[in-house]
Amino acid sequence: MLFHYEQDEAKKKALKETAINETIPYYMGRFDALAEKNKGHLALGRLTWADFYFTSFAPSFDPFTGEDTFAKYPNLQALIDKVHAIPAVKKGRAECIRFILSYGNLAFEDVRVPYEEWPALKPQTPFGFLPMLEHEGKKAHQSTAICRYLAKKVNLGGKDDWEDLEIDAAR
Ligand SMILES: N[C@@H](CCC(=O)N[C@@H](CS)C(=O)NCC(=O)O)C(=O)O
Repeated sequence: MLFHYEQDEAKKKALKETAINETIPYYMGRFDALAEKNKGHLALGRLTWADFYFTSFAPSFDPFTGEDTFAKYPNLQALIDKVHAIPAVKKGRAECIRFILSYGNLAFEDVRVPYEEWPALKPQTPFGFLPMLEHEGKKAHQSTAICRYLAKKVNLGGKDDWEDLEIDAAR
């Protein structure tokens, strides 16, 4: 959603129109077809972390587009509703890593960093970004790598390299 950061109002309007009228329909149309083909999921015809990845950021579309973005994509809307209705996921709140940890019933300490504490913490993170996973005395970064690692532990990954590829391509 690059238009969100554009300062020039005219350019911002044009970028937003392109996003709403072209980019989002292009990708969401394809993702919707994927969900239809995969029996309501994004890959492999079953629940995988690709579903968690997508449905964790899907709610952020509406504030950008100013409309009910997924009303036009019934298979995606059904997927969002289905994942968000999983009781453990409901508690995970808004982020793929938390969805996976909660879904898999993996005990974790959910640390939210207040804005004013971030400058002091930043140098202690591997690459100066969040999210970060601390596990068995080690620190990991990059949300996708963390998701893939955790998904394997709770059976939300693929059974072989090809299945992993399908999941990666769908998220
Ligand atoms: N590629 C990274 C991007 C992480 C990222 O952009 N994190 C932002 C928050 S969503 C951040 O740490 N911003 C604080 C900063 O740049 O100081 C990932 O997927 O984990």
